[in-house]
Amino acid sequence: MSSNSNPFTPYVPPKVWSPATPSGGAFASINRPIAGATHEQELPVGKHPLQLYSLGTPNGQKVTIMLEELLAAGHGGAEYDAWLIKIGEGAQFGSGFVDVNPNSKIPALVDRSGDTPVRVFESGSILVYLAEKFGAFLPQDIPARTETFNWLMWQMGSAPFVGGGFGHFFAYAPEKLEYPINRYAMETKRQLDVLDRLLAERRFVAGDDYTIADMAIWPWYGGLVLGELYGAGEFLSVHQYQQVRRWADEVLARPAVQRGRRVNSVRGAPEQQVPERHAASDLD
Ligand SMILES: N[C@@H](CCC(=O)N[C@@H](CS)C(=O)NCC(=O)O)C(=O)O
Repeated sequence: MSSNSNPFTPYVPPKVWSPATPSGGAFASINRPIAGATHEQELPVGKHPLQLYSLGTPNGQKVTIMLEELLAAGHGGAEYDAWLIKIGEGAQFGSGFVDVNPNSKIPALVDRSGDTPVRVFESGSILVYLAEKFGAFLPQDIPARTETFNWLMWQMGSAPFVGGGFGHFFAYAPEKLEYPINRYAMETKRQLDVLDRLLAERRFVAGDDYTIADMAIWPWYGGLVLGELYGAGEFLSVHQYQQVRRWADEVLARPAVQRGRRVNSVRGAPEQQVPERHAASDLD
C-alpha cells in the first residue's frame, strides 16, 4: 500500500509545452531546451598531447581513471592536462567547449598529438578512442572485445536511469515524489542485480581481465555499492549486492583508480580534490 494517497503531482500538461515556469531543483539554472553556445569562451590549451575538459563526476572519472591507468602501464603518450569545466556555472555552453562537444556535456577530450586536433566526446567514445590509440584495456580477440563493448554500451544506456532518473528524483528534485523515486529505485536495483549475477561468475565485468568496461561501470555502480552516490546506500539496500561490492573493492584498490577519481574533483575531503591536473606531481 502506498504511503502517499496521491503520489502524483496534479499537473495537467498544456497543449504545447513551454519552459516559462522555473523548474526548480539542483540544475534548474543550467537547464534549457535549446543547444548551442551561450557565450564566447575559448578553451585553455596546456602542454600535453591530450587536453581533457571535464569535472569529477562519475562520467568524468571514467576518463581520468583510464588516463591514469595508461600512465601507470607505461604509456607516456597519455600525459594530459585536465581542465575544470564548472557545469553549475554554465561553462559547458561556452563556444570553445561546444566546438569540442556540441552536446555540451563533460567529459570532452582533444587529442593534439597529430597534425590536426581530434575531438572526442561521450565518455564511452573517449574510452574506446584511448584504448585503441594505446592498444590497452580492450582485448584484441573478437569474442572478448565484443563482450567488453557489450558491457560498455550497457553502461552508457543504463546509467542515465540511475543518474538522470533515480539520483535526480532522490537527491536533486525540488520535492520528493513517490512515483518517480519508486520507478527508478526499482530499475537501479534491477541493474545492480544484473551486475551481481554477472560478477558471481567472473572476476571483472568482461571476463578475467580488467578493461574499459570496468572503468565505465565502476564510477556509477561501484559508487552506489560503496555508498558514495546520493547517500542512497541504505535506501537501496546495497549490501545485497555482495559480488558487486567484492568487485568494487578490488577496482578501488588500484592506485590509478585512486588517482583518477581525484582529478577534476571539487567535492569531498580537501586532499581528494585536484581541480586541475597538468603533471603527475599534482596528484603526488
Ligand atoms: N552520455 C554522456 C553523459 C555526460 C553527462 O551527462 N555529463 C554531465 C555531468 S556528469 C554534464 O556535463 N551535464 C551538464 C549539463 O547537462 O548541462 C557521457 O557519458 O559522456
